[in-house]
Amino acid sequence: MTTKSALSSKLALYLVTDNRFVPEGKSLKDVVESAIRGGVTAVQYREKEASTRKMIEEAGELRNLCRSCEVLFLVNDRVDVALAVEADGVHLGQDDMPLHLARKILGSGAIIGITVHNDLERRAAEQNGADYVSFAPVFATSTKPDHQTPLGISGLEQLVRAATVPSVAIGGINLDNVEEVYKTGVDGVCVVSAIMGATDPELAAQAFLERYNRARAHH
Ligand code: TZP
Ligand code: MG
Repeated sequence: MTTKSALSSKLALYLVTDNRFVPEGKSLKDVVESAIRGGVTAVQYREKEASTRKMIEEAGELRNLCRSCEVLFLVNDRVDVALAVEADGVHLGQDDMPLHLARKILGSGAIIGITVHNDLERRAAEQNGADYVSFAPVFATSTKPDHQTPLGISGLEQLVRAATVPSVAIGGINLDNVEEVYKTGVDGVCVVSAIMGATDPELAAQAFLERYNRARAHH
């Protein structure tokens, strides 16, 4: 279990999985392994279509992999799956289980993150005991077609400034725009397609981390 004090640095490069980007002949674990070699600091298992049995199988594999690499491991939406595979925590959306109930089930040691789209949702999340908030989406993205209006860099900056818990940003983040995202002061970025869909996820993750270090060096 990752301690909460180290949370901010553990969120620096946060891979969110999506089986739709896994190439023929490779497994989800192969892609995540490669991304971890490249320096990903956290992984969120996000799966909307598979059976619960399949989810527990896949999440269990990633859980073991992340534990051996000291990478934070969370499960999207599914508190039951997070509990079953002993994940470090869960990432919730606004329509998922209310935070206080997820906390009741997972306990005080679990890391609970929540996606927020505006300042009202940010404040509610913090009041309800979120360990981190995820601001979404920064940019438009086809990975989640039903996303809300993008915040843009200036909208993100305002939310980051107001946040009282560690924060990450998600949505349309790629190697061309990630440096300006990091420069908002956000603790980390969540990435799906730019790493999951990269020809070489290891190289892609490395390149993201270089930009993280560059942005931090200039701050
Ligand atoms: N929530 C808001 S945007 C998004 C999620 C899960 C998808 C981000 O995917 P990508 O490919 O990094 O733009
Ligand atoms: Mg959700």
